[in-house]
Amino acid sequence: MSDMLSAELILDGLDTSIIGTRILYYSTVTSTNEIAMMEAERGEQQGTVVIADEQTAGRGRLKRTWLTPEGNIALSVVLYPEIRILQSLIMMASLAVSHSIETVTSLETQIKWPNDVLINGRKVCGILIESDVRNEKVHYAILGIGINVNAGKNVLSGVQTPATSIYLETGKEMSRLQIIRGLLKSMDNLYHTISSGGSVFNEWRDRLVTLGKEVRVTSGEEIFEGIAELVDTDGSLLVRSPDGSLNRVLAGDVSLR
Ligand code: BT5
Repeated sequence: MSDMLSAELILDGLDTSIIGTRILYYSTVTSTNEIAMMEAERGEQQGTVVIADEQTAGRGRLKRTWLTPEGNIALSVVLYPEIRILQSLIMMASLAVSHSIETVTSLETQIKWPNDVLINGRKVCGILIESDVRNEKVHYAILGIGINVNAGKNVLSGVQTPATSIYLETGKEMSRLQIIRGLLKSMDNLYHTISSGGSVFNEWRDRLVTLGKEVRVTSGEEIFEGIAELVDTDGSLLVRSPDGSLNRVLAGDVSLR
């Protein structure tokens, strides 16, 4: 299947008002987040999207590596949000990915706290937000999204966490273009919602597979276990330990037990 990407193809009739009004397409980059960060530092237009076919130094959180083999999606969006909505960006991104995958395929997705989109319990998408905040003001926030679309088993076998792709789940190669366009449209809608005082929290919470489950949390040096009871509107996870105490986790990794 021919699945060429270009800025023109993505922009054709896209009709978004912020996200994707400017598209920079590359065949190979180090990391789309890195390029987007340079764009933001130059003050380029909000909603600029950097897309690449391949990343040679794709990154996850905590200096982890994100693999972007051919046929997948790697994109980053330049945003200048108000600080009050910074916590909602991760919710917006995971919801937009879920919406676009579910619209283009017949697959169901789940969200695993804090930043993974799963299909049948396996990671199909990772999200990395890198922001520059000074004196309570967001200088910029880069929202990076990686989606495994047409990756086969061999390329994902090197990944430690259980991983999948849309191709592995459906047996069919999918158009990246359709997924990208759906993703940008959904993000545009959700960004309007959160920027104008609305909330995406309830839908995000309802899609989390993590809640009600026994989990092991790794947060900095700390590792503990408990039941993931609820999430707060700021996105933090509340975990009930066996001794009855409730621990708030702002950032970390959670494995479902
Ligand atoms: C993430 O980190 O999941 C965030 C990934 C963000 C990637 C996008 S691509 C566009 C933009 N540009 C970038 O350079 N990054 C962003 P984290 O939760 O830390 O998960 C990283 C872990 O996921 C790795 O340590 C692997 O175990 C696993 N992993 C790596 N590549 C994967 C893949 N393609 N599919 C599934 N899991 C993967």
